[in-house]
Amino acid sequence: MAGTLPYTLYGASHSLYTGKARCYLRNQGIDYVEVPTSHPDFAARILPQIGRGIIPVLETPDGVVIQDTIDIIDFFEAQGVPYPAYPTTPLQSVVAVIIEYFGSQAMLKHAMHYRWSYRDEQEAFLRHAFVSGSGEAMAEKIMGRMNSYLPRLGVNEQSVALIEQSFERLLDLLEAHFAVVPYLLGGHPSIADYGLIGPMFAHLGRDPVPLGIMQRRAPRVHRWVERMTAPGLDVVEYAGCSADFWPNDELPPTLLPVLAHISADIFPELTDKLAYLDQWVASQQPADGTPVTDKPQNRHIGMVNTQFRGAEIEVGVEPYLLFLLQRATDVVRAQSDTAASALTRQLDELGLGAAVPLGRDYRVERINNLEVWRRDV
Ligand SMILES: N[C@@H](CCC(=O)N[C@@H](CS)C(=O)NCC(=O)O)C(=O)O
Repeated sequence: MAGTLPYTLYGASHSLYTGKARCYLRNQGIDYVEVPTSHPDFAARILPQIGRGIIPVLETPDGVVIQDTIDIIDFFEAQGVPYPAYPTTPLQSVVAVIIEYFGSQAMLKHAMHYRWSYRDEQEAFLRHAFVSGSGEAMAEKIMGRMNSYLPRLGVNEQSVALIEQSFERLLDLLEAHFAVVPYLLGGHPSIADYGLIGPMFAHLGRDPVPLGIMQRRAPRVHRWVERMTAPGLDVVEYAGCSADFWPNDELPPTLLPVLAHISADIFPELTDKLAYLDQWVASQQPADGTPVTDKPQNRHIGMVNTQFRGAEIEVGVEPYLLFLLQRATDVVRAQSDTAASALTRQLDELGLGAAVPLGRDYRVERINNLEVWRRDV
């Protein structure tokens, strides 16, 4: 019977986004087996259905194939899970989406810098991971490609010291937070935790150099990484802690400095990327339903000059960021006018108002596992 068979997760141990999906499956107690992309099924059956070389991919027992961690999580959320990952109240919902963006997009800088800028110290570890995930023949090629991504993520000579300071400061702030509660919004993981665990497990909580920093500097953060990768809730040291999110749509006080840190990391880069997207759509007028890039393997529609904590960077603009963040826009739009103004005011006070891409007449949706423009909004 289909329902009793496990799900299949095509992924890799060292992959940022596979980690996000894997933690979700484990925390929710979903029966799955993980299969590497070197398995013949991946090339023969999966790749033709998703149209690009990308992981993770979930295959359901009925043979439905889903790429993208958001769609994978939403697939299970729609069926009901023990620990729903979406908060149900407005402020927590929007903040969770923004933290998911921070972890799964903005922290690619930190993740990729620590993975690829310390080749000498990490070579044996990385080579083992890539060979066991992709096979001897592919490993070298994939490692070279990943290494080449650094500049367009904003990792350059001016920014590396600031990226490292940002990582260390984040560890300190999270360390204080996890002294109080086990997860970002309280007693169980939300999409905020799933977004953040991507870089914090696969790269920063696993590759030797950043793992060492995390273990020495922030033991509670390291425990949160273990917790996120464990089955169910792994909260032994929080005796008596309720499994609920923080009450009354408030935010845990220890999360506020983390949000200030996120604001300082993501702006002005995010604002500049959104402005680039606006100009691009206005000038190119893509038809409704067209894929966001010419080739599915490409993530970016152009490059933008911006800053990371004052350092000049030139970064690729990924329409995917809108797919992610417009879920925050949808929350604001679903409120009454008064409630929406109050929510926007709260977000402005947190320095996060500009992360909600309101006021646009286009969206990014996903059809057949690819991002496409949607114009009729
Ligand atoms: N938006 C996707 C991103 C997935 C992604 O970027 N996966 C990486 C591995 S962690 C990948 O497959 N990269 C292949 C490449 O860039 O060539 C998701 O959330 O699933």
